[in-house]
Amino acid sequence: MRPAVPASPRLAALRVAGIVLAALPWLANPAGATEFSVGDVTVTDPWSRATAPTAPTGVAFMTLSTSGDTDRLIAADSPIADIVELHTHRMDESGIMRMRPVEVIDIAPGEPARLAPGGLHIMMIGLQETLVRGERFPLTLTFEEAGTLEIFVPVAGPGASGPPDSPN
Ligand SMILES: [Cu+2]
Repeated sequence: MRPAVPASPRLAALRVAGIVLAALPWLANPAGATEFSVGDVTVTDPWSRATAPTAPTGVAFMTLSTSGDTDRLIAADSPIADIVELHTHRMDESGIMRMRPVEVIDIAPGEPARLAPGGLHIMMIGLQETLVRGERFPLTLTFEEAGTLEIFVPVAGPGASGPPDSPN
Protein backbone atom coordinates (compact mmCIF):
# COMPACT_ATOMS: atom_id res chain seq x y z
CA MET A 1 0.00 0.00 0.00
CA ARG A 2 1.08 3.53 -0.72
CA PRO A 3 0.74 6.28 1.84
CA ALA A 4 -2.57 8.03 1.39
CA VAL A 5 -2.55 11.52 -0.01
CA PRO A 6 -3.82 13.93 2.66
CA ALA A 7 -7.45 14.89 2.24
CA SER A 8 -8.13 18.45 1.18
CA PRO A 9 -11.23 20.39 2.23
CA ARG A 10 -12.37 20.24 -1.40
CA LEU A 11 -12.17 16.47 -1.48
CA ALA A 12 -13.84 16.16 1.90
CA ALA A 13 -16.69 18.25 0.52
CA LEU A 14 -16.95 15.92 -2.44
CA ARG A 15 -17.35 12.93 -0.19
CA VAL A 16 -20.08 14.70 1.73
CA ALA A 17 -21.80 15.39 -1.58
CA GLY A 18 -21.83 11.64 -2.17
CA ILE A 19 -19.86 11.69 -5.40
CA VAL A 20 -18.50 8.19 -5.76
CA LEU A 21 -15.19 8.46 -7.56
CA ALA A 22 -14.62 4.74 -7.06
CA ALA A 23 -17.35 4.04 -9.61
CA LEU A 24 -15.32 5.73 -12.31
CA PRO A 25 -12.75 3.73 -14.30
CA TRP A 26 -9.77 5.06 -12.42
CA LEU A 27 -8.44 4.55 -8.95
CA ALA A 28 -9.61 6.73 -6.13
CA ASN A 29 -7.84 6.61 -2.78
CA PRO A 30 -9.80 6.88 0.47
CA ALA A 31 -9.33 10.67 0.46
CA GLY A 32 -11.08 10.85 -2.91
CA ALA A 33 -8.10 12.06 -4.95
CA THR A 34 -7.81 10.65 -8.45
CA GLU A 35 -4.64 8.58 -8.62
CA PHE A 36 -2.81 6.39 -11.07
CA SER A 37 0.35 4.47 -10.17
CA VAL A 38 3.13 2.55 -11.84
CA GLY A 39 6.13 1.27 -9.91
CA ASP A 40 7.03 3.90 -7.32
CA VAL A 41 5.41 6.76 -9.23
CA THR A 42 1.95 8.13 -8.50
CA VAL A 43 0.03 10.60 -10.64
CA THR A 44 -2.49 12.58 -8.59
CA ASP A 45 -5.43 14.67 -9.79
CA PRO A 46 -4.75 15.04 -13.50
CA TRP A 47 -6.91 17.65 -15.23
CA SER A 48 -7.23 19.64 -18.38
CA ARG A 49 -9.17 22.60 -19.73
CA ALA A 50 -11.97 22.62 -22.27
CA THR A 51 -10.97 23.97 -25.69
CA ALA A 52 -12.77 25.77 -28.49
CA PRO A 53 -13.62 23.47 -31.45
CA THR A 54 -10.83 24.93 -33.58
CA ALA A 55 -8.17 25.09 -30.87
CA PRO A 56 -4.88 23.60 -32.07
CA THR A 57 -3.53 22.87 -28.60
CA GLY A 58 -4.57 21.65 -25.17
CA VAL A 59 -2.88 21.33 -21.80
CA ALA A 60 -2.77 18.78 -18.99
CA PHE A 61 -1.82 19.31 -15.37
CA MET A 62 -1.20 16.87 -12.50
CA THR A 63 1.10 16.10 -9.59
CA LEU A 64 3.82 13.47 -9.99
CA SER A 65 5.34 11.89 -6.90
CA THR A 66 7.58 8.95 -6.08
CA SER A 67 7.57 6.66 -3.06
CA GLY A 68 10.99 5.31 -4.06
CA ASP A 69 14.04 6.79 -5.72
CA THR A 70 14.23 9.78 -8.01
CA ASP A 71 12.50 9.28 -11.34
CA ARG A 72 11.80 11.44 -14.37
CA LEU A 73 8.91 11.90 -16.76
CA ILE A 74 10.60 11.54 -20.13
CA ALA A 75 7.70 11.41 -22.60
CA ALA A 76 3.95 11.74 -22.99
CA ASP A 77 1.64 10.64 -25.78
CA SER A 78 -2.08 10.72 -26.55
CA PRO A 79 -4.27 9.54 -29.41
CA ILE A 80 -6.07 12.90 -29.33
CA ALA A 81 -3.01 14.93 -30.42
CA ASP A 82 -0.36 14.75 -33.13
CA ILE A 83 2.44 15.63 -30.74
CA VAL A 84 2.63 15.74 -26.96
CA GLU A 85 5.43 17.75 -25.35
CA LEU A 86 6.62 18.49 -21.83
CA HIS A 87 6.57 22.25 -21.29
CA THR A 88 7.34 24.89 -18.72
CA HIS A 89 6.86 28.66 -18.60
CA ARG A 90 9.85 30.97 -18.45
CA MET A 91 10.16 34.73 -18.49
CA ASP A 92 11.77 35.97 -21.72
CA GLU A 93 14.09 39.01 -22.11
CA SER A 94 11.14 41.40 -22.39
CA GLY A 95 9.49 40.09 -19.24
CA ILE A 96 6.83 38.06 -21.03
CA MET A 97 6.03 34.54 -19.83
CA ARG A 98 6.50 32.08 -22.66
CA MET A 99 6.19 28.33 -22.93
CA ARG A 100 9.34 26.31 -23.52
CA PRO A 101 9.72 22.57 -24.11
CA VAL A 102 11.70 20.69 -21.47
CA GLU A 103 13.43 17.35 -22.00
CA VAL A 104 12.33 15.79 -18.73
CA ILE A 105 10.37 16.55 -15.57
CA ASP A 106 12.21 15.45 -12.43
CA ILE A 107 10.38 13.69 -9.61
CA ALA A 108 12.40 13.55 -6.38
CA PRO A 109 11.44 11.76 -3.16
CA GLY A 110 9.54 14.25 -1.00
CA GLU A 111 9.51 16.80 -3.84
CA PRO A 112 6.53 16.06 -6.07
CA ALA A 113 6.53 17.68 -9.49
CA ARG A 114 3.50 19.93 -9.65
CA LEU A 115 2.26 20.56 -13.16
CA ALA A 116 0.01 23.61 -12.83
CA PRO A 117 -1.09 26.73 -14.73
CA GLY A 118 1.83 29.15 -15.18
CA GLY A 119 4.46 26.45 -14.76
CA LEU A 120 5.17 22.91 -15.87
CA HIS A 121 2.50 21.30 -18.04
CA ILE A 122 1.92 18.71 -20.70
CA MET A 123 1.19 20.29 -24.08
CA MET A 124 -0.93 18.54 -26.67
CA ILE A 125 -0.22 19.94 -30.12
CA GLY A 126 -2.36 19.23 -33.16
CA LEU A 127 -5.51 18.35 -31.25
CA GLN A 128 -7.63 15.76 -33.04
CA GLU A 129 -10.65 16.33 -30.82
CA THR A 130 -12.23 19.21 -28.96
CA LEU A 131 -11.70 18.90 -25.23
CA VAL A 132 -15.18 19.00 -23.73
CA ARG A 133 -15.88 19.86 -20.11
CA GLY A 134 -16.97 16.79 -18.18
CA GLU A 135 -15.28 14.35 -20.53
CA ARG A 136 -11.84 12.79 -20.19
CA PHE A 137 -9.12 11.65 -22.54
CA PRO A 138 -6.31 9.08 -22.38
CA LEU A 139 -2.73 10.17 -21.87
CA THR A 140 0.26 7.83 -21.75
CA LEU A 141 3.16 8.87 -19.55
CA THR A 142 6.61 7.30 -19.76
CA PHE A 143 8.86 7.44 -16.71
CA GLU A 144 12.56 6.64 -16.93
CA GLU A 145 12.49 4.11 -14.08
CA ALA A 146 8.83 3.23 -13.49
CA GLY A 147 7.95 2.71 -17.14
CA THR A 148 4.74 3.51 -18.96
CA LEU A 149 1.39 4.44 -17.46
CA GLU A 150 -1.91 5.25 -19.15
CA ILE A 151 -4.05 7.76 -17.29
CA PHE A 152 -7.37 9.45 -18.02
CA VAL A 153 -7.49 13.21 -17.76
CA PRO A 154 -10.80 14.86 -16.78
CA VAL A 155 -11.59 18.08 -18.61
CA ALA A 156 -12.59 21.14 -16.57
CA GLY A 157 -14.04 24.42 -17.85
CA PRO A 158 -12.02 26.60 -20.25
CA GLY A 159 -10.83 29.00 -17.54
CA ALA A 160 -10.44 26.46 -14.75
CA SER A 161 -7.59 26.77 -12.30
CA GLY A 162 -7.91 23.26 -10.87
CA PRO A 163 -9.45 19.82 -11.40
CA PRO A 164 -13.07 19.73 -12.67
CA ASP A 165 -14.68 19.19 -9.30
CA SER A 166 -12.97 22.12 -7.60
CA PRO A 167 -14.78 25.45 -7.31
CA ASN A 168 -13.53 27.64 -10.14
CU1 LIG B 1 2.88 24.56 -23.44
